[in-house]
Amino acid sequence: MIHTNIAITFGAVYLISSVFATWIDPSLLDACPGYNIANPASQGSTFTADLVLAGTACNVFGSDLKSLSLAVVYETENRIHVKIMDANGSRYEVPESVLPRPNATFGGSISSAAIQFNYTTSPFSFTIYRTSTSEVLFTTASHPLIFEPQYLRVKTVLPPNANIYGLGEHSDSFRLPTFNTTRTLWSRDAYEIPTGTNLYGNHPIYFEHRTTGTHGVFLLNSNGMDIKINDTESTDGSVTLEYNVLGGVLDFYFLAGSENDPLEVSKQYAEVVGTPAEVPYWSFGLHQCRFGYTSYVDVAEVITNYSEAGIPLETMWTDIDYMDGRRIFTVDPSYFPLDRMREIVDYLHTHDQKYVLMTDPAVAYAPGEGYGTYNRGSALDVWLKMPNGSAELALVWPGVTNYPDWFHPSIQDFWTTEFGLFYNTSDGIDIDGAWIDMNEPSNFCVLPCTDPFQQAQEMALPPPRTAPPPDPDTPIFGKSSSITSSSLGKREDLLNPPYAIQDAAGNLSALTAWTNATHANGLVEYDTHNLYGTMMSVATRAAMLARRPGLRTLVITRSTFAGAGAHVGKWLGDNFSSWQEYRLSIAGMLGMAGVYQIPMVGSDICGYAENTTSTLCARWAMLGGFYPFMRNHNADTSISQEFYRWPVTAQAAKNVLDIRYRLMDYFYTTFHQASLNGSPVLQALWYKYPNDTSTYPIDLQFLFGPSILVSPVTDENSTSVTIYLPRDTFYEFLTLKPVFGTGANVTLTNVDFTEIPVHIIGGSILPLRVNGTMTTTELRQNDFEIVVAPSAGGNASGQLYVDDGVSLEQTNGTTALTFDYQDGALSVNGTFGYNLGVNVASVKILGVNQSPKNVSVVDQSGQSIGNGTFSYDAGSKVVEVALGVAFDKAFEVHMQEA
Ligand code: MIG
Repeated sequence: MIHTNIAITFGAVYLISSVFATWIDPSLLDACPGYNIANPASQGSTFTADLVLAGTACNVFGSDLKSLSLAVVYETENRIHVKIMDANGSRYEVPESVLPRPNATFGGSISSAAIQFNYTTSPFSFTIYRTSTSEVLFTTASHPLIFEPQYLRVKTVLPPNANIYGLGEHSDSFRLPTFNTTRTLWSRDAYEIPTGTNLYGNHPIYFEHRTTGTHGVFLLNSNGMDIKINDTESTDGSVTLEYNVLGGVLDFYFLAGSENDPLEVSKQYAEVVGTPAEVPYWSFGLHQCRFGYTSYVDVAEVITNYSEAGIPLETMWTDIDYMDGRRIFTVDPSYFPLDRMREIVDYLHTHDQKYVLMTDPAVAYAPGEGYGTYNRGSALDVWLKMPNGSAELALVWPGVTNYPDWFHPSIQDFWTTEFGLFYNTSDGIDIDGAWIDMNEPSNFCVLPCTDPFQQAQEMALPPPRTAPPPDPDTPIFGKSSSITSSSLGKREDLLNPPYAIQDAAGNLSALTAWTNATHANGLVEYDTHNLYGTMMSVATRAAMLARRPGLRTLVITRSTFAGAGAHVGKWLGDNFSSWQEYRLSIAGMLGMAGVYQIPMVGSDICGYAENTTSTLCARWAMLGGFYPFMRNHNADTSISQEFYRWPVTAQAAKNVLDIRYRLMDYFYTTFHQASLNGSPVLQALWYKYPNDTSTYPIDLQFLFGPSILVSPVTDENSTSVTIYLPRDTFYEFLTLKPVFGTGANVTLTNVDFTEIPVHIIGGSILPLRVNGTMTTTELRQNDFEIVVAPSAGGNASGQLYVDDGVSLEQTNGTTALTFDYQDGALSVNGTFGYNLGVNVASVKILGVNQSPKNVSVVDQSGQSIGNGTFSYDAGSKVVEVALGVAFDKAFEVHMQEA
């Protein structure tokens, strides 16, 4: 039934599969009996009941469970937890160790909650509605609940053209289509990131936005699932959203969101899965990477070339190329010898730059070969096991491998030890961040995978080097210096459950770990597969923090599950160097940063697979300047694409890096805010203009932080772009001139290949650094200028948060300021606990129609400070007040308009 072919060419895995997922006649499912309520009981904010099968079992994909238990808890004013389980035994649930559950804190009466749970008794159905408007947000009324051992079905009905965002990871539009859409959640090494398929990570959360409010629905379940969205089942165009889940329990969190502020649902989701981990300040600098740097000389040259081109390079990366036979925690002694690698790291650190290396999960199966990592792991017996107790044998880059079992009680010790040895700060490679890949987990072994050793030979893994090694003394930086394949056990339900999700890899176990593989605590991959990448993420972060106690780190992973952002960041995987993927990167990023609470996100800039062009790379450098995680990365067989390769690309990169670096403290402040309360660091336009229906589908423009609108050119060879400007006041970032949006499309022309349209949204105050610099360390020694961009009503506000940028705990104090502007007066207030050590060079007030009569600047005691000189530019309508005072105290600027 499933045909899968795999071919490996120079490291690129091409998967061709035709998959026949289970098709079910909806009427067959709707004919199932559902359940009746028995023994309902309410106590305070909790409601419990038994659910008893209401008729003859339909047994579509197994036997219907006869009795279920229902528990409903109003956990906060804005959150209802609905859990449906087997009444007669425990079933798999996402372990608390992987996703700790939020506390229930609700003390009020149920009627005061923002959303309500309502139910019918026979058959049982439930509805979640918004208290203030009585609108139904979620209802199972028209479709019976189905609960079988390996098939759970819940189906709700939503309004026509429902605006649904989330249910990733996907590479589709940010607003999901409501026709014939299936979102499959099952981690997959998804080379090409094809649209309409399951990708690396899984986030069973959606936000639904209406003119009357935004709410969220989170199904906390890690089993494979298809979520089907369609609008053909009713005559009025209503949309159905149906969960088809392979196991676990029904564990729903309903989030009320808010009637008028979409940011609320984002914060409420963060209360469930955790707020994002703070990252070091330096991680917002530019990162350069590629697969296929052939030796340490190559790596050193790229670092040199960036500095010679005058393009700020903050962090250099190296892919699996550095490894010896592609074994993790080793270096190739001829191509990437340890002493030369250490020289590179020293050079980078001396120049205030950073270094990151890749670590894959799979460990080469190498008994008797003196491979320390394998030996230590085997001694601790930390490998994922087959049902017969032998370690699973997979096939990854180094050949036959074992997978670490992240549930093993010794796994953190193992991983921390390996990181401590290889990435030792004194005699190893002192990396500043970690990059983790292949953690779906990925497997090259093609089913039935009866002989991975044979397949390793056929695929030539590990691949041989194709170029001779460099001279080990090449000057850099301008100076010298007996198991066979395990028995597979009986093919049973864990391998081929009756309902087949639409996994684009084919069978559930295809190109990953076997679903019947077993963890040390008895859990099986069938249930926990989707958690593998997140668990590796948590272990990696802990290992990194153990190496350098007290210091923040950057960990970038490929596979994620709900909650991963509390620990790590994520890149969007193997895209193509194409305009289509350039465009789709925005939606992908909005999913991670705007919905899933994984804000440290970005796509491979200039594209990973295939060859980029100078202009695509130039445009992408500028779009990437507004990715939270800005990294140029490339596949091994693609042409080189560092930004200095073409003049137009180099200039584009310089231009955008200047803007990005000037905005860095503003963005760092936004990130800090997110770490406190989950407010998203990137927003779709509708988050800001929730009543403007024209904004709902837009995913080619986005907000970088709360105040910056980015509207890139989106077509090849084009120097124009049609953008949507809501009815509001904007200011062009570079000229500071006001632009008045009318709630209509506007075509911008003559947008040079080195320019990207960026607007400040009226009502904002931005603390900008006066200049971009070559490193973020240098940036922090630059003065600030404060830009006041008033709304049509003449008001504006903003914030600034500064700390040391690297410590987990801020013992040297923090500076947290608020800026407010109204009636021509700016006030700057807050705490100055962290010594900024720089001046406020000037204050700029935008959109002023005439030169003011007079401007005064005073400190808190009313003493005038600065020299009080100001200038007015009638062309741009900007008043610039020269200040040049230390940025260490509160002050006010008063402008007397003419
Ligand atoms: O099988 O490490 O997505 O970024 O360059 C491919 C080599 C393995 C996949 C990652 C990509 C990385 C590549 N890796």
